[in-house]
Amino acid sequence: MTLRLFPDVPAVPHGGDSFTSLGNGWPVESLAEGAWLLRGFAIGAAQTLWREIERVIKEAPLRQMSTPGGQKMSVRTTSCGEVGWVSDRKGYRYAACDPESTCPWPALPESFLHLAQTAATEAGYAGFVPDSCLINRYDPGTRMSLHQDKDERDFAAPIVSVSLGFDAIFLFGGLRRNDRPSRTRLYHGDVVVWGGPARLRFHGVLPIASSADGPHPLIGPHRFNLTLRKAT
Ligand code: MD3
Ligand code: FE
Repeated sequence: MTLRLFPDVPAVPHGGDSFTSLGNGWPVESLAEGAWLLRGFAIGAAQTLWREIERVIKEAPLRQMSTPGGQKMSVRTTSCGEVGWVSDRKGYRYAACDPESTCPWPALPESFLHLAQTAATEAGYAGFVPDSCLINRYDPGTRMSLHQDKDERDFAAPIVSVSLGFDAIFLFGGLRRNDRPSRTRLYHGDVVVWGGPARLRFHGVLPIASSADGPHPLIGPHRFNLTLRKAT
């Protein structure tokens, strides 16, 4: 619980002191206009989220998708929800069926939905209703190159991302590919809400380092990232 000394001071988007509290709950850190970091917001839910991740990946196994350019992604992915993000030689899109196995995709677990909605509300995006969750598994050495998320229908909705397991250096660029990205380390339990003017910014993840402390006690020798989206 955070004590708000100045409840009448409005939340300021970026610039100056970056810690604020939009509701009367979790302290949020502004990464940029529209992008809010909630450090450790998912720690309390992590065991439940992990149990659900294990269930989803049993039903819809993680796989390395190919990009339209023909390269295999180093990250392993799967989805749950009404639609799932897929990539192949024909392009990127959301699909109601998993091309590899199940149709429909596994349902979006209640714990994913609850976490996404409470985080979005803390960040000032009340009413967020995600219909898809992409699950990314990073093993040491894997990365995600700079890209924009623009396969969704409605850019007014934010994206909520949850980091679990090994930490990562996240690259946050601008609206042009050549804008120099800033770097932010994301830890187990961190949640970021990306909305408004941040929604279409380029972003990526540097190659994951293997941990000197051994595997993560809950997640093992990986980083998992959940991205909850309103895709349709
Ligand atoms: C910034 N995943 O799956 S999540 C992706 O850590 C993706 O697995 C990364 O980028 C990961 O597309 C980053 C953080 C994220 C997600 C969506 C964003 C950052 C974003 C959309 C706009 C700006
Ligand atoms: Fe992305």
